[in-house]
Amino acid sequence: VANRTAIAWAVALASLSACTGGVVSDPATGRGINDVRVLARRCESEHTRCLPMVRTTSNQAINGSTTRADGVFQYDPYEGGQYTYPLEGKGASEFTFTKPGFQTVVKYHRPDYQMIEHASGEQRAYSTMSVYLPRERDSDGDGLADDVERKLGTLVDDVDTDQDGLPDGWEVNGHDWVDYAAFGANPRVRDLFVEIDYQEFTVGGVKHSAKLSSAVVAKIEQLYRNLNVVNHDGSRGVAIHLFHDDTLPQDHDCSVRYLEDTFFSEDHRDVFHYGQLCLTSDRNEQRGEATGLHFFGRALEINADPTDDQTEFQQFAWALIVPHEIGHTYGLGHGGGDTLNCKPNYPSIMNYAHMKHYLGSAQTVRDTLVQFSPGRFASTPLSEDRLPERNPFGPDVLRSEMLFLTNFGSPERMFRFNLHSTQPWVDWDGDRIFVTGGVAMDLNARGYVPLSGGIDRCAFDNSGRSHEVLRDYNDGQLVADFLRRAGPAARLRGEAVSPVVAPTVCPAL
Ligand SMILES: [Ca+2]
Ligand SMILES: [Ca+2]
Ligand SMILES: [Ca+2]
Ligand SMILES: [Ca+2]
Ligand SMILES: [Zn+2]
Repeated sequence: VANRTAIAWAVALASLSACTGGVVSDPATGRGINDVRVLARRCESEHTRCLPMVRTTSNQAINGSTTRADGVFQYDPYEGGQYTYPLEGKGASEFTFTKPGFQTVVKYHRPDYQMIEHASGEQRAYSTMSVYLPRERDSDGDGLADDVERKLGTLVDDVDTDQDGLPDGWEVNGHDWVDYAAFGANPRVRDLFVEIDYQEFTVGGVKHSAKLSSAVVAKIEQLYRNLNVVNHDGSRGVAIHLFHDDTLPQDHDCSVRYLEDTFFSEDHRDVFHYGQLCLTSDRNEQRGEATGLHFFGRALEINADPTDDQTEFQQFAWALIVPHEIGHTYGLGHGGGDTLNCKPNYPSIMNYAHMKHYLGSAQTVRDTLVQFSPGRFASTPLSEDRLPERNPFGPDVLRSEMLFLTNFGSPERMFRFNLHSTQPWVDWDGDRIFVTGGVAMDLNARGYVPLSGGIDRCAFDNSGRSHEVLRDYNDGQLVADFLRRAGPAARLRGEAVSPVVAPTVCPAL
């Protein structure tokens, strides 16, 4: 819920004079437009009790200097007791821009106040926005007129240019009291939005918190940015936006039955996925679980010392659990596009065989090589009825690309197979013979050495299965497919929306 944030703004603004304002310009010329009627509404908890405030753009200088800027408008939130910061559960204020000869624009604005000091020494806080007022129609019905779409480089004949499920207009002007751009939306790049509530409490004057450190957040952003998918603007990967919202009390129990409760902001339920993070004092209780679009994670507390964030194992634990569970909520199984766990040829953070030990990398935020699978081996699935031991991934894959098969982490060696010392060959059944044809065996469920201590992680998903086809997947493509099929843009296109994901339990790390 957004109450806490609104209250923080109110407190901050009480001691200052503050403005919300912006510039209205013409998408064809880029120049400011004057005499635009601007209607702002601040709302109570229900949309019905909204108070209007009206201004016009008027050559008025926003910062009190002598510069005269065209198309500028501003509001003083305290003038007449009218406020332009959101109240009571709303993350944004609504602004409607109208002028004869132009199309009307509705924009949702989440204030992000910046301090500006005047020549007189007076300090004021401003939150500004930029609005294009179009003349043309909105051909595709995504909320952006054609001339604005051309200005921004989005498609006039597609409601969702970047295919992330968020319609073009929502990304630029917001929708239904949410300012997606303020959370980082870009209409030409795939965006994921995740609201996170986290346990935080004080015992004996010491604060304990499950809030993710900036080191972990940066690692999660990097993992998603490295997904193997190309965006409309030519950039690669997916931009994930983690929004830490409410704190959860000490007695809160992170488990599936709490995920649907009132802690998840009403306004965010159309687009955001949702997670809860809790602290545990039991190392063996570190785990996560995802169900549908929701997840929780539980792990040991991160110490308060920021200087060891890159090298501390506990940071690494959070940096594994959270992106893995979020991956489930965007449609990834433990086998990527299926639920077969521990496939040696699917090198992904979703796969228990690779989630900690990929390439034997260090278990730290800084040095781990754990990744989402880029799908390098997707075109050469392995059949457990006949596993080729010579060039198992086809003639084009070099031995150097298969080195990840050699190390599943000492002392936790998971598989029995051996990579040939010079050739791109794998002795899957561990008999030291590299047969010309293939061997038959249950590679992902029986072909490994059960870990000492803890539970048998690979058997967890695979018990009762025998010979399967083991496939690699491009995780980035799977996430992209999920977004296209499950987001609000699919509704605008009139397609069936099917974001149902079965509950996925992830046992202890
Ligand atoms: Ca449009
Ligand atoms: Ca469009
Ligand atoms: Ca989009
Ligand atoms: Ca986007
Ligand atoms: Zn999992």
